[in-house]
Formats: sequence, C-alpha cells, structure tokens
Amino acid sequence: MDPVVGAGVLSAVPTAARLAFHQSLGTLTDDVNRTLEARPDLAGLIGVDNLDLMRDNHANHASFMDNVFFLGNFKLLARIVPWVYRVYTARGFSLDYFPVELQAWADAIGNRLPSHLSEPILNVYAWMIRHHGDFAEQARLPDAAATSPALSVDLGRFVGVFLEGDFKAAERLTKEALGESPELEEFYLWILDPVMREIGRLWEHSLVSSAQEHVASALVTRMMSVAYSRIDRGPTLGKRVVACSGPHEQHQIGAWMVSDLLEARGWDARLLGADPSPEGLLSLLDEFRPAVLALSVTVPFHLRDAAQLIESVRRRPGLEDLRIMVGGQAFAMDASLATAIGADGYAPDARSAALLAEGWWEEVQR
Ligand code: B12
Repeated sequence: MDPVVGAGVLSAVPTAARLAFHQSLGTLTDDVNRTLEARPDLAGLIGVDNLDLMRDNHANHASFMDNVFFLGNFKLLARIVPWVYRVYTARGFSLDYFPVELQAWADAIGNRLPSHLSEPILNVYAWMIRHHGDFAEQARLPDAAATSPALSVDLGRFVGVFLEGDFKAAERLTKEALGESPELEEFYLWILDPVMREIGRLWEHSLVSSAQEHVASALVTRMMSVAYSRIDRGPTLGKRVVACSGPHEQHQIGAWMVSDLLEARGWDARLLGADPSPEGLLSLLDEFRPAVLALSVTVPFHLRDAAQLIESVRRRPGLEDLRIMVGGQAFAMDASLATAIGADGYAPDARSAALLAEGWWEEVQR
C-alpha cells in the first residue's frame, strides 16, 4: 500500500503535545542515541564506522518530526521516509535498523512525556512502524535519472565535468548545447538545474561523495557569476526584490537563480544567499522596501523556521504591502505547504518565479 494514501488516517497532533515534543527534542535525541548505542547488534543494524551518521540521522529525524507535527502534514512524512531508507541503506544501514530506531523514539517519548501528551504522538510512531514494509518497498522503487526539460543533451557528460569542477570543459559543453552566447534562463534551467538534480540523485545512492557535491556546487556558482556579469541591465523602474534562503538553509543556488532572472527582467535585487539572520533580513526589508521577498527552502525540516520568519515579517510595521513568494524543493512534493507556512505564492522554478513577481508588480501598478 502507498503510505502517502494511508497517511490520511492520521490526525493532527494537538498543540500542547507538539510543543512538549518540540521542547524535548534534545533529550529525546540523546535517549535514542543511548538506546541504540547500547545494543550489542548495533554493527549489524548500521554497518561499520557509521556511528556519526546514525547520530546525524537521529538529529535530523527529531527536526523533521517537529516540522511534520507543526505542519500537521503526514503526507510529507510518508513521502520523506522512503528517501531516508534509501539514503541510509545506500550507506550500509540495514533495513532492520528503522523499526528498531522508531521503537526507540516511541519508548523515549513514552518515558519523557506525560501520557496525555505522548499518546497522539505515539499513534504516529505506531503507524510508521506498522508501515515499515511499505516504506521499504517504496525505497526500492527505481528512480529515473534527471533530464533537461528542453534539450536532448547527454547530461551524464555535464555531470562528469561538474563533479571534477572542470570550468573550461563545462563552458565548452554549455556552448555546444546552447551556442556561443547562452541565454541566462536557458543555461540555468535547462543545464545547471537538471545537472545538480542528477548529482543529488547520485549522492542519494551514495555514488557521489559530499566532497564531489561541494566541488560541483562551487563550479556552478563560478559559472553563474560569469553569466551574471553579462546581464544587460536597463533602468529598474522601482521594482525591488530581496531573495534568500530560509533560516538554517544551506542550499542557495535556487535563490540566486530567482534573483538573477529577476535582475535580467529589470528588477533591483538584493541577494542574501544562505541562512540569513532573521534580524538582518528584517532590517534590510525596512531599509530597502522591496515589493517582493523570495524565500527558498529545500530541506523539509527547515519549513518551520521559514514559517516563523514569514510570521515575523508579517508582524513588522511598515511591511504590510510586501508580497512573499516561496519556492525550492521542500514544496516540490506538496505545493500546499507554501500557503501552510504563510506565503502569498509559490512557483516551481526560477522562470515562473520571475513571472509571478512581474504579475504582482503589474497588480500594484494598476
Ligand atoms: C548542491 C547541494 C547541496 C550543497 C548546497 C550548496 C549551495 N551553495 O547551495 C550542500 C553540500 C551545502 C548541501 C547540503 C545538504 N544537502 Co543538499 N543538495 C544539493 C543538490 C545536489 C543540488 C541543489 C541545487 O542547487 N539544485 C539546483 C537548484 C537550482 O535547484 P532548486 O534549489 O530546486 O531551485 C529551483 C527551484 O526549486 C526554484 N526555486 C528555488 N528557490 C526558489 C525560491 C522561490 C521564491 C521560488 C519561487 C522558486 C525557487 O527555482 C530553481 C530553478 O528553477 C541537491 C540535489 C537536488 N535535487 O537539487 C541536494 C539535496 C537538496 N540535498 C539534500 C540533503 C539531504 C542535504 C543535507 C541535509 C545533507 C548533505 N547532502 O550533506 C545538507 C543540508 C544542509 C542544510 N542545512 O541546508 C537532499 C534533500 C532531500 C530531502 N528529501 O530533503 C537533496 C535533494 C539530495 C538528494 N537527492 O537526496 N546540498
């Protein structure tokens, strides 16, 4: 059975229970680490030299569940769990680790929280444990390699040169695919975006290391800087946008693309990059007075932080007219998350982000 469909049976965790869970995240994570580390069969469950990876998984699990309870979105839970199974089994974890881990969370929650608060949370854990087989099956389904949305190029050649950080070769391949003076939008959306998606897919299957992923990201940012320097700027006509990633979010290439494509359409853009300080962002909004804030969120466990940031922007006197759009892969599985975190709009890619901002600007001018 597809767990995404089955997740419909779960009911929202009441506020008091999810706040108690939120406040106990550190303690619960320590309990789960201790329980797993005390098991004589640990090496069989997580493989060799994987203790830090297991602790990382527990920290991420805590943040992720906190977000799921905050959003009351169990389809998100059902969609992410197979990804977790895939990533960790590709790194030597046994499938048997997951029900053991989930039971350790259930025991820790049962021990630490009073029963009227733990009960609704334990229902969710019982459901996850019951669906272990379904999650394992979903994780085993083959996934297709990323392709360019409009070009029939061999992305594998690009992936190879990006993983080596080979600027010259990447430039040569780009010119072969898009001609001597590639359009910014085509270069970003038809080449860089799918190439990075494919590198992510390979990382997920442990076929690419984190170091290689970093090398590829560095090359992308170098190539984007060169492309950016060629933008033909006209007068900005007062159209102002601030673009950044959400709090704690390290993925920033998407926000850069949104910012650059808006600049190419005559917007005056301020790009803050990754993990901005909420206070710094608010001060910039006060001073710069943009019409649009474009916020990028990739990792689902950063959604709660993004929601809190949006809430503080909404409460800020003087920013009542600011429109907030969100995008990034956290919304790819479920676009309704954009409204759930308080945004005015969502766009699936940087081109549609630019069109949405233009539409908003035209509305204001009328
Ligand atoms: C590069 C990369 C990194 C780099 C980021 C470097 C940088 N300077 O940005 C580093 C190494 C830091 C990193 C870290 C991590 N990463 Co990473 N990363 C990637 C990778 C390979 C590419 C990301 C990227 O730049 N894509 C290209 C951009 C252009 O795509 P995009 O952001 O989606 O943007 C497009 C649209 O979404 C949209 N858009 C984006 N932002 C916005 C904003 C608005 C307002 C709008 C309207 C539209 C919009 O427009 C863009 C262009 O069309 C992806 C794989 C993938 N599928 O993308 C994994 C991926 C995102 N990472 C992943 C993970 C798990 C992580 C880590 C948790 C673990 C790790 N790998 O170390 C950490 C988390 C760090 C953190 N705290 O945020 C997972 C997330 C999976 C999930 N289910 O959550 C992915 C999907 C890999 C995978 N297949 O498993 N990562």
